[in-house]
Amino acid sequence: MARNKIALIGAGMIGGTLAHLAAAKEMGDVVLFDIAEGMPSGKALDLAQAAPVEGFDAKLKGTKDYADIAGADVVIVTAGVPRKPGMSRDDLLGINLKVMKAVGEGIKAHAPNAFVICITNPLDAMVWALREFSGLSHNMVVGMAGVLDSARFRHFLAEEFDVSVKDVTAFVLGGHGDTMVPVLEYSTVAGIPVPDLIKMGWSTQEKMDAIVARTRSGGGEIVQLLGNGSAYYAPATSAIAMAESYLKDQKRLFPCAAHLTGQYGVDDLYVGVPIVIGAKGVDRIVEIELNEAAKAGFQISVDAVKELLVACKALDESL
Ligand code: TXD
Repeated sequence: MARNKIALIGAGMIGGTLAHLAAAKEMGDVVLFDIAEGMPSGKALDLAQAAPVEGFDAKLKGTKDYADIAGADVVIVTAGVPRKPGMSRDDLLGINLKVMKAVGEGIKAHAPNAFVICITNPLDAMVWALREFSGLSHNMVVGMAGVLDSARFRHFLAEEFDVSVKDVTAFVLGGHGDTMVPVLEYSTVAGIPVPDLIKMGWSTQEKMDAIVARTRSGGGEIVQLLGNGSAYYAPATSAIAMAESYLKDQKRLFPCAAHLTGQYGVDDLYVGVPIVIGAKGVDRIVEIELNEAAKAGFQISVDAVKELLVACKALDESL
């Protein structure tokens, strides 16, 4: 059986990390696509030279030609520009919307059967626009944000509780940004919900509130520290977990930006909700019971995404 083919549209900081992870995990052959001259081929060659040491078999190719993504099983999109200190994710909308148009047309022409994971910010609007431009079915186009945001949340919780990250699960819903909604009731250490852990004296509500706030601004904290660019190790690792669930039909349950058709009272919008990812792409949307506070937070998130889409439609009359 031929190897899977993973196309990375955007071979920058996240794209290069995606390529390294996908190749080292032998998920398939990897195509790095970028408009930058030479860089994708340089990264492909450099990674290929890591293979004998690490011991993985994967073909890697850099390209500027969309024809080279033909037949990709998975396409992961990071093309665009990242934030600089002081910028919000929404500030990227004008530039990155144009990029999504070019990428969507490339996917439509050369990889219409791929499972597409969008990472480019502002994520909730870019994944919606990418789906519109590509014309793929909604269950085959998702956005990566919730896995990253919940990973950040899980890291902070594991640090606070002094337990293995392996036993910490966390739930974040809603948009990727300050409006995200971490759900404490569904976050656990080995199945013990966080509110119970607080009652058991493992932490305090104040410390949990501070961790929620730090999770919400987790991206900005790294942008500030790096000085140029944004996070890329955890974003890439998160998207790879989603791609693996698709390629191996693992049916994992992840918080992702997915197309809603009435779930959570939302119609024809991409927003972060729990979904199951399997060989069909979005195998199903998981509707969890939200308490009043989570419902209110989720609605704020939905409204913020809707505003971004209004801005997108104003910028591109084809949307
Ligand atoms: O959780 C999330 N979804 C976010 C997403 C987490 C972190 C970063 N987030 C966003 O991902 C970030 O705000 C950016 O919008 C993307 C990519 O971030 P990255 O750090 O990888 O940016 P780079 O290193 O600048 O890489 C972007 C590449 C770069 O090599 C450009 O030459 C290329 O995109 N690019 C293009 N490729 C193809 N086609 C077009 N038109 C194009 N324009 C730029």
